[in-house]
Amino acid sequence: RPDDVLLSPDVLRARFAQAMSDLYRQEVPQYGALLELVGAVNAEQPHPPEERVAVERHGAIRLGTAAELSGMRRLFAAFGMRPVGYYDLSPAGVPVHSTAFRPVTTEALARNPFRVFTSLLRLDLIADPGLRAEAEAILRNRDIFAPGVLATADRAAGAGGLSQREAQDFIQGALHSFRWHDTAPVSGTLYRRLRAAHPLIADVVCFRGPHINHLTPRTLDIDAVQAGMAARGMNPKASIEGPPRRQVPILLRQTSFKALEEPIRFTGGPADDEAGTHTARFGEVEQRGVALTPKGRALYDRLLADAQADGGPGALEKHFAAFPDDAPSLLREELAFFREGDPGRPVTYEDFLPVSAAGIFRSNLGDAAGNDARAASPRREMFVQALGAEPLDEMRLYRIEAEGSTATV
Ligand code: OOG
Ligand code: NI
Repeated sequence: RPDDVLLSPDVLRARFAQAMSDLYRQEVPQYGALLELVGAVNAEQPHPPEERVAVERHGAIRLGTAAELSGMRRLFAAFGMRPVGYYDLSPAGVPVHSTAFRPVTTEALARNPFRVFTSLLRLDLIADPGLRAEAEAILRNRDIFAPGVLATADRAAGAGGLSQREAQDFIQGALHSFRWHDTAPVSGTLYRRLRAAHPLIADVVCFRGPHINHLTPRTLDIDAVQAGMAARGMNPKASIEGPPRRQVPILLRQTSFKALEEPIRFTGGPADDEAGTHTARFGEVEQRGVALTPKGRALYDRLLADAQADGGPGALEKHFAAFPDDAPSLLREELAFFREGDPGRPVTYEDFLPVSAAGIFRSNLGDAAGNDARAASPRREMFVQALGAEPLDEMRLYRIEAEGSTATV
């Protein structure tokens, strides 16, 4: 019977990504405008893009508790998405640490590369103990998952898929966690206190769930999209994050349109129904290049730090002149991953960049970004414990891809 045929995690992920895109487009019409712009820019490329580019997206969510993070790990596992990497954003004054849930094999990435940058709020960075306790109490009492959805996710991950009949309900159940809520079950006063500590704290604590805060299509010419956003009055951020424009794109370049100020109502105060606004949701675009080896990444990090310290006009281009910009040099100097063979094909970078991510966060938190966060400090162990698993090492995954190895990941 057709009902018995299992839809694989790859198929579930493709459907989930499409459903998420449809949801977000409906919730944030300007995201639809961005998709049209990116589609037009990609269509003008001299070489037709790989098939996956047309459906390529990432999204992002921000969670409040260890239980929410480990629950998301179980949910994403059903879609063949595993946690890769650890990102500490505290040095940039953003009180979160993060991982990326994504497919991890060449085949799965080719089928559908959807990934979700997932951050956990660092409540330990709230300086005021009373405010921290209030935030913790609120988070303890919320359940961001639809009833039964994690049990189904576990079953799907164990069995290697779900029947056609179950898949639709499961995807709808999964989407529940990512929807926008225009009511906040707190008082306007508490919202403002949390926001003054840091806007991210208010964004995580004051809502019933971790609304998806952006989706990001992939483009083959991010400079054209940046110019197109400005021309269409879409309020892009001032500059593109990541490396400068190059002959051989490396890692990841990103830009976004700024978050929208949206009306919400506070339902947890004495007035019962107080009007307010919240700024969280935006749209982003990314251009992906070749993955760098640890040696290449060290060079990237150093040149980026130098360019930031320099800060003058054209600093990025000036400092990155020291990064070889042709495939033979990148290969010979072991700066980037290429698949074996002649000519070696570049291995696409599938992950994120902490400095860029912090830049994206900052440009979307509004100008009133509070700064009560304590000194920077990675808390990797705390994150791993909350996640309930060790995130995979992205360098190992790139090495496996480059070698065409059949190692299990
Ligand atoms: C995540 C910001 C980082 C990226 O693409 O680097 C990010 C967030 O705003 O929650 O999405
Ligand atoms: Ni993003």
